[in-house]
Amino acid sequence: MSRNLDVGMAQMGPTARHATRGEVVKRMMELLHEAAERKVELLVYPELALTTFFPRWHIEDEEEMLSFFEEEMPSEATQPLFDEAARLGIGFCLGYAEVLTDDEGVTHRYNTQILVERDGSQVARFRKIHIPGHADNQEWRPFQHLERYYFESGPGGFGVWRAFGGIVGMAICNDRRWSETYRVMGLQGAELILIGYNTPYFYAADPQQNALQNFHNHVVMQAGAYQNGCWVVGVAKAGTEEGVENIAQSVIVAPSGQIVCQTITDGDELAVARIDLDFCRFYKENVFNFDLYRVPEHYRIISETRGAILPPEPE
Ligand code: CDV
Repeated sequence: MSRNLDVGMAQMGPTARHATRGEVVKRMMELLHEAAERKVELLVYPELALTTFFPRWHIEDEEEMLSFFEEEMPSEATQPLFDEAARLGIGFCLGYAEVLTDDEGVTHRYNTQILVERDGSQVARFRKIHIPGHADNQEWRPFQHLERYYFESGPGGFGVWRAFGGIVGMAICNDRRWSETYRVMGLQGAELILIGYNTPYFYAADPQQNALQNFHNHVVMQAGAYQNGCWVVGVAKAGTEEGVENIAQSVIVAPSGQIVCQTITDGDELAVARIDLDFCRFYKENVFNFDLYRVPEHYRIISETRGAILPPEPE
């Protein structure tokens, strides 16, 4: 039996700081139309797809800061994309900066990804959990990574949803580096995990990692896919954006851990693969049969100390 799904990666090249939403949505529409020609059913755009990666600047002016956020989705600027995707019967996943005010009048800012079905219905909204970088302006850096200044961690945890004929989960950029991300969704039966990312080559905290950025990008997603018997789709906002060089190499990873599709440029690029959601069973029912082989009673975790249980020091 097969449950085939034609998945497209809508990798995006750089977006300038002052690019309008209209300009960005136009590029996204071009990728959407190309996807329609190639019979794509699910199109995955990157993290913070609608703007430049603004956490590289310390913006104190509230009006300017909020100009990078969306109060509603679809917004006026993105409505044409939602309408056109529904008309073409293409579902999609899209990352953006979200601002909202809750029932108590408290404002929250999240790094968010939305999943939309082929008929235009909104399936889910995921808010990034692992917020990297720092909260204070650190002038010694050539550029900032101020996600912890702009965003709070999503309160909803990692969920999965029935969509596109399977069980679909989402994660955003830094989430992909953490094994828990995949396992929490794997335990809920995830068959397909959709991830957008913005990752500079230059890692100021430890530049010896720069040369390993593409390796680390792939190793985490390949391990996550294999160890949980699911497909993983990772899509970049790539190229040199406002002077910062970002990795590309967007990939679709099979439950075997193998890369079955990869982009070849660092610009706007569509790459497509047919994936079979039933292929997950070869891993979920065999080497990673969780019910049969996992031994949770032996997984001793002290979450309060976030540490391992160490044996006593020798006398
Ligand atoms: N946008 C991100 O979350 N970026 C991070 C940082 C650490 C570069 C990443 O994990 O790729």
